[in-house]
Amino acid sequence: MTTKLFGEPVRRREDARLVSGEGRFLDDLGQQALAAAFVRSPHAHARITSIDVDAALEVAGLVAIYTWEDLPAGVAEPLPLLIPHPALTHGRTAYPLARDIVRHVGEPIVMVVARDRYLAEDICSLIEIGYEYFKPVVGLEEAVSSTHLVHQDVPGNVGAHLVQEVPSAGGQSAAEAIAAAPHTLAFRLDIERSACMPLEGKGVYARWDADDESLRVYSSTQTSTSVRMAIAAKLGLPLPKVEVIAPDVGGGFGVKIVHPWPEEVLVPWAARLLNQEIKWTEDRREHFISSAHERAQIQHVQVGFDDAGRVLGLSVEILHDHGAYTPYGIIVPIITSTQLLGPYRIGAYRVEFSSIYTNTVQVTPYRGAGRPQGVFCMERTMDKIAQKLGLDRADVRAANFIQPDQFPYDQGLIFQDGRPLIYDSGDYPESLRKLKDLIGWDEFPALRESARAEGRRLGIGLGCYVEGTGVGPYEGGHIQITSDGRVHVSTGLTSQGQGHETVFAQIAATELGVPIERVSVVTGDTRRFGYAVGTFASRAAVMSGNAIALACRKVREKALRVAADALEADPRDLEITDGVVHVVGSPAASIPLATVAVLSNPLRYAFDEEAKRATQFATTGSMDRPPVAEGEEPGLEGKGYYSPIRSTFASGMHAAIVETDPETAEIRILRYAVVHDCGKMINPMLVEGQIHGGVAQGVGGALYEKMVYDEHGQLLNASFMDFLMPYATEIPHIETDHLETPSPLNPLGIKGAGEAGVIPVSAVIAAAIEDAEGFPIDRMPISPSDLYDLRLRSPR
Ligand code: MCN
Repeated sequence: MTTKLFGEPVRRREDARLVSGEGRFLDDLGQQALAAAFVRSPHAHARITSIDVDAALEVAGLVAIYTWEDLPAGVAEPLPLLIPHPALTHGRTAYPLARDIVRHVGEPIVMVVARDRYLAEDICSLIEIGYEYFKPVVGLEEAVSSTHLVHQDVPGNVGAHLVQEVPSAGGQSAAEAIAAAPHTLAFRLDIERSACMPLEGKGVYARWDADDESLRVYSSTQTSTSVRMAIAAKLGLPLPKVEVIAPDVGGGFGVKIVHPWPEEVLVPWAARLLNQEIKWTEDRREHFISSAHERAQIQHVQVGFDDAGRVLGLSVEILHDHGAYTPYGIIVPIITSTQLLGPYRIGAYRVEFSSIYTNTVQVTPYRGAGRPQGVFCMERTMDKIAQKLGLDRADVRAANFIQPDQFPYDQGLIFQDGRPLIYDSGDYPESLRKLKDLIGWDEFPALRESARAEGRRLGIGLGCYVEGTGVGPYEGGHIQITSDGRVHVSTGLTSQGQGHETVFAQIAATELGVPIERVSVVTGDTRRFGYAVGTFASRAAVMSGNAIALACRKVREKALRVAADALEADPRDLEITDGVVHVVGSPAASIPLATVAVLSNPLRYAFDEEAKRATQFATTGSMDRPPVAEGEEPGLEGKGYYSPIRSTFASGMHAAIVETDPETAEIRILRYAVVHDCGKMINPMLVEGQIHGGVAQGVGGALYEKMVYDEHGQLLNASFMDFLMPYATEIPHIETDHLETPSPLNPLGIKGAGEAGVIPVSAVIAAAIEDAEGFPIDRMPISPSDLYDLRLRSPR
């Protein structure tokens, strides 16, 4: 292996295509297709009393109108609940088209298929729906105390309730440890609702092939294989008769893992029924009101600690707003409650959450998936402990860290995959040391003082996190080397902009010893690779990365076997460099991989010149055997699967320096520093890109983004005019340093990196604002007007 690209900052191969308009996104496809549009509920909670489509039926260009009544049995059922959990006693999912009750504004009720989207939307506006209104339940605390129910059969609007308790080493419960602790604190934290907001919304385009009785579906999805299984099951088609392809996908950030979306079932179903091509592309308003949101928690925290700031007992009660449905089960509050402990070893822990239904958009994982809330809780706790004891905030964290010699470290909790939460590796003290150096932690007090002398308010904050990444159950990769010497890599999971075409090519080039230019990568196309789980939970690098490496190793072994035969050498004496197999120490005895590929295919003779040449090569003594030796398969190709026993834990620490305007309460981030550990990095440049993107999203969550519902369940800021997101101008330069503690759990030693950037940002910025202002910041996001109000209530 001399073509070592693993670990190199190789430039993203997909970017030329994506930035020059050559990308093929969902809406670029099917220009000739019929368009689907949906009538969605304008009310947050109502019974549908009538649907009048008479006026709509008159319109020329209408193809079909469907309500729930029109759907066949399989399609009409509620959408699947993807991750059941024993604590989710009242899991509920929506019907693809509302059956009788709507439970949030935006729920689809009628599907219209028409000649084009303009017409389809016009037709939607002609459909009259009668409603019997119910009082909606909006807001977490209101939902808990309300007599109004989102689902009539779910008492108290409580979908799930879960307690996990880890006693101290001495057997004390969290309550006992807190009661016995020298110092205690109790406080409340509020975390608002936000959402993924990918540049490209969802979309699906389906074609029925009547001759072949098969369906081809393109979806802007993070999980093409699962969408395929869902469509096949719903439509009663054999799996091989459905193919799902994720074309270029313009971001997902979690919202595109929910599967199937109603539209992903309805559009293929109608395409088959009508024997027509049909496409639906989500518009931004639909994305706001009928996809998914996240964050949205209220936390009540009690903590007991000693004089050094060591946490002896921690008790957290979480109210989690689940919106109207639970398609992804209770994965988000489970992640919050289990990963809240971060890099810390604490005495006793009790966490309890209730997952509450409200008449709002459903809550499903958004980048970070419950962790930003958990980190906000833990890091606010650390800061408050330091403040109460008059200690340095970094020192309090250091006093609580799990030490490098304590791995594997079992937190005593059950993780979201149902397995024990065990950290595999890390070096938290070293990360903190690097972070303090990077941001200038120890020098900051002097800086603050000199700024204060000029009438400026500066503050510094830091935050730490761990992240379980690379969750199973499995992922696979297929490698094929063709007779032109090209390497074709395919894996079933999809890409939404993470750079998989680049990193998977780096892995294959390194493992096979071929130039990267000869490697091509296909993701998210079930025609090429049918068994996969999907891209979420920062799992692609760990899962498909290792699967591809294992597939390459198989293919390499075969290549060496075939080449050894041709060269009359021992495979152990061979290596592959720049796409050529040669005997170590005698480069003249060599054979190109292209030729090895030809020799591996018994049908080679007829088709190409390379095959003819290779045949000559092979006639030395090998023609007396069967063309395919026993135990061999034709072709130079192979599959590999990687299935880990548990997740691997990435970690990191961020720090920020902010300035708050004494008059206007404007908040500016002056510096932002990140120390990140995702084990072995395949491509440090991509990892940094992921961190930058994540921090930008985190800044959104810390300072700008919140979904504002009124008491009627109307989302008041359902457009980019009103929902604030940071522009590039609001994102500071991000300074990054890395630590690589390899994961012992997988062959490549890697951990995930895709969500890390976003996770601690709210905690860090809250800490920095608090430091600048001198009063607690216990909510996220915090806007200048929030800060202004807090100043009025908390005089310095
Ligand atoms: N990487 C690496 N070395 C590592 C770990 C990762 O070089 N040790 C590289 C990977 O190879 C990949 C990228 O970093 O190119 C992210 O890898 P990984 O952590 O495996 O995350 P996934 O590829 O599984 O992506 C999912 C993750 C999640 S959960 C969300 S949400 C998210 C994110 O990625 N959504 C994104 N980043 C996104 N980036 C873009 N552009 N768009 C999204 O929708």
